[in-house]
Amino acid sequence: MDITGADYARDVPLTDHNGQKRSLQDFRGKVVVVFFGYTQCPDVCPTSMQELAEVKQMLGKDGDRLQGIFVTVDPERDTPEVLKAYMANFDPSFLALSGSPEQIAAVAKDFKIYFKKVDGKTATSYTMDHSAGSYVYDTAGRLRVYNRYGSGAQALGADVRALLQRGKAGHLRPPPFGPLFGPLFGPLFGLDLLCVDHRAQHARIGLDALGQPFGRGAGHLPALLKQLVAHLRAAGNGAEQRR
Ligand SMILES: [Cu+2]
Repeated sequence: MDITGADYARDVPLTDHNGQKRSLQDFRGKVVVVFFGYTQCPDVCPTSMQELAEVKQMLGKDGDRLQGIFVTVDPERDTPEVLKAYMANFDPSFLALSGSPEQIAAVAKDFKIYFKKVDGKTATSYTMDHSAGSYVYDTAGRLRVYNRYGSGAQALGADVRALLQRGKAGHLRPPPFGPLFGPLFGPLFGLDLLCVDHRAQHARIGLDALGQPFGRGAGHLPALLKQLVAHLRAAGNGAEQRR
């Protein structure tokens, strides 16, 4: 959905799997899709990266103007070698970014990405809960689209194509709730948390990692916000239900 003008998810000051420090500035002239995950993720991450690879193929020769970026939330196990091999599974041009746990936490916070380690049977068999949407930037490096997990390659591909054609706003998927609430609450409702709360079997919507509602103006409209969250919960948010 179109989130043009959102004032978060500003940059990814991390290091790629080749050891190069990265910034969104590096990819001017390309449409950039940023996704957070971890290589041992059983389904959501591979599905998302596969979709992104499909989008690149769909674009034909314009595919060279799409930069896929994977930010690991599991730097402990996702070494540069592991990340490089993982990207090669999907598209060797995609870049995986990592950093210190503190750096990754800071970037995730700016992206309103939630992640949390979930202990497994052994010290190394843990899983990571994490938000599963992706962010799309236009060729000038501006944040334009939030792509909800499960939207499919066609929908994402259409937005990427629109952005490559200089991204007239009307051509992007509109946020829910129309022109009045859309710009205010679009980002809020886009940021459903997936891959999250496996045990609780629900995805929280429009709440940040600390459980606070977010979205511009949200603090001034708590009642309306609550109502809208309830509405979305009742309507189902397309979130993956696990186990
Ligand atoms: Cu995942």
